[in-house]
Amino acid sequence: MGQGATSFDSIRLTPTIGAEVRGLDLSAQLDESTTDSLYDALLEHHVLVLRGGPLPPDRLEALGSTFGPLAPAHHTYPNVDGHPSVTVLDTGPGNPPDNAEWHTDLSFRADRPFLSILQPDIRPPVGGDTLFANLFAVHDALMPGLRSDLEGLSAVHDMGSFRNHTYAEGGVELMNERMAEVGSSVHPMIDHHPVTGRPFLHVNECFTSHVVGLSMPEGRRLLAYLFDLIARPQFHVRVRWEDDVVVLWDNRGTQHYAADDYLPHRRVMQRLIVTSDCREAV
Ligand SMILES: O=C(O)CCC(=O)C(=O)O
Repeated sequence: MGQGATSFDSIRLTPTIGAEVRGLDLSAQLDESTTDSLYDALLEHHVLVLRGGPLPPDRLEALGSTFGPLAPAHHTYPNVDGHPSVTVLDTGPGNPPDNAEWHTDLSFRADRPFLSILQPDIRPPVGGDTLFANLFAVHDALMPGLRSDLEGLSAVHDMGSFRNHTYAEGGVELMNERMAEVGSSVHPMIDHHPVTGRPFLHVNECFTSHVVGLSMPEGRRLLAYLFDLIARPQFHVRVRWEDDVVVLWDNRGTQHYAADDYLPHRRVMQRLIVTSDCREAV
């Protein structure tokens, strides 16, 4: 805890990932040493469950801005009026959920985002939990021989199942247009956290489509094995949403999965992405 910081406790939610932050007042602007402490807790636990929400959009933006620059409006999802960086994820019978797939936000970009903040706006009576996986722990659990093979490999990340939206909206023309616009990127399959240096497995079933240098069938088999490993519950924390819960996660070394078990109810979430880490170079 930094000098002058508001004190809070971080209570582990599992041995591997996630902590609940207790004693933090989110109704006021957090001072710098408190956000430094929150940042340290984030690096340690990867996912932080805060209480004191829901935050109005300007407070959400103010909280995000203490960690770095905010992402502009999303290419597919709508945003809160007047707040382009507050993305609305609105799902229900007319717009079925599309994020019940393990993914790291926007991993198809060369500079994948640092941090995401999520809070509920409308909750189903039950269900709609979000699960997070610790990819550092998955890396450490790899068989040593496989780990050393993966150290020399890279994989292609592209729009993945975002194709579904664009195809439904404008057929193959719009899909190809967006694919060209958004592009794809190649990331090492074993990547390193830019601050802690810790290695993590960097593939996800939503956006990772191809292993560079392998045939499609070979690459698919390898990826299927890795996706299966990532899906094991010992690497996860499961967040049950309540009205006052606000979650922060570090995208560098985690993935998440939004359980799509709440239809015919509606679920509306607000999400903010912080593109880069203003403390990274410090
Ligand atoms: O709605 C959720 O629980 C998760 C949202 C999500 O998948 C995302 O922000 O990429």
